[in-house]
Amino acid sequence: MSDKEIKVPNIGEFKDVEVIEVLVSNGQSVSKNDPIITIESDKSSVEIPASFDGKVKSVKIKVGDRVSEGDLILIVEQSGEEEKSIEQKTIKEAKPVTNQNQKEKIEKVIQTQNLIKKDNSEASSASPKVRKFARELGVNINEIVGSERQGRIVEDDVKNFISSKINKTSDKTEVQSKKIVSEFPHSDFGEIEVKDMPRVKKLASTYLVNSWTTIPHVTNHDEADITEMEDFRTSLTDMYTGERKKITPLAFIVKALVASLKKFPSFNSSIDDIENGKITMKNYFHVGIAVDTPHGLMVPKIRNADNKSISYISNELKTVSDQCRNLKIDKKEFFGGSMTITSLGGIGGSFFTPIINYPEVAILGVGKAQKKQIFFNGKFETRTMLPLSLSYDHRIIDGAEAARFNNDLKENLGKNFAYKLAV
Ligand code: CAO
Repeated sequence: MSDKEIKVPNIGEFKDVEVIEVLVSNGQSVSKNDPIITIESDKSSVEIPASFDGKVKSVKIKVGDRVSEGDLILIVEQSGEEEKSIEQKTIKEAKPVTNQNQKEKIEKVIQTQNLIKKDNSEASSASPKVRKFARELGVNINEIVGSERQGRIVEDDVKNFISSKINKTSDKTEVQSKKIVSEFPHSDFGEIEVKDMPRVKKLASTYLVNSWTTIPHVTNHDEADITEMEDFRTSLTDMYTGERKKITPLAFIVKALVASLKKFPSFNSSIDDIENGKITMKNYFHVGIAVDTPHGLMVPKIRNADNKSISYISNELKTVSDQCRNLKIDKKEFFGGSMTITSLGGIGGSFFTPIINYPEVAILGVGKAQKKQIFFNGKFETRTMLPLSLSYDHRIIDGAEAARFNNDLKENLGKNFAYKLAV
């Protein structure tokens, strides 16, 4: 029996580096090449292997210590047998640890690991720090192939994994079909029933995910004072029957939106060729309307809304929403829009964060108008306020422009707008 020391070997860039993991403890048997500690520099981390077989007698460093070449890591107790075998091995194998050696070893490990990962027979091995790093970035550590000994995953492997995923984002189908598997199945918690997703929802999900993942969305919230507009709207009667005309606020909002789109053309555009910095400006005003149907959400267009009266738009709203609900609408009607309005005003709620209907660059969310006490003309008055939630593509529209757009829209819905002429 004799005691031997294991010290930090020469490992190139790793000088005065932090010990992030101690992988052995007193009394444990180690074999040559078993990892004993993990050290980390600014750029990467590496495991230090045992240089011979034996039983750990004493661990001389702890997590957080800083080490350099030659620092003592362990004292290992060796039996006569182990000593003999080491002497023989040392004669044959004694070589300085060079970068080339290290590289070869890593390459060998990568090859072995590729096999291990393919048959998926082992859980991934990584330090708590690396696991935390992967978790924070939303990466499933079990998908990563480690480059260290026995497939151990280090921070660089996580970074390389993410880069390879980012490089693949052009392959949309792969990203979208990526299945996130919950750690515990729902059935672990009670009775469940699996149903088919409605076809329209399935189709829409692809577009929604594409929009959500490719467009940097920002939403500005505001309120329009529609007191006068509502007085006017509810006073409208049919000239033949004398009955109240049933026109909802939405038809007025379509008209007001078109007036704002004329003033702010970037809201009526599409970014079709971002690589070459090209924007498509539209000279038409086709307003999309989100329609809630039993089959899922559909977005038909009110074409050339600039040339239509509010009454006409109101009738068309009824026609297209009925066509959607009865699945009697042409597919092409879901394409070629300027900007979309999604109104929850008939249902309830105030502000929300609508998802842009790609390839458009903005969407207007409308909440339920409410009577509120507003400081108006030097005193508090009861006014009818309409909640507006404008989501826009920040690549083309800035926050200030969006705030100005909302101001203009509020004007257009306010008492000075010539909606009376547009009915
Ligand atoms: N504030 C207060 N009341 C409102 C309102 C508003 N912003 N908007 C509509 N209303 C009132 C209408 O005046 C009508 O009242 P009356 O019955 O007294 O006449 C009632 O609410 C119902 O209106 P409506 O919803 O039937 O009609 P609309 O023109 O406002 O909307 C349509 C048409 C197709 C947009 C609507 O039927 C619909 O599908 N809405 C849901 C859209 C949706 O789901 N968006 C969310 C997309 S994000 O997932």
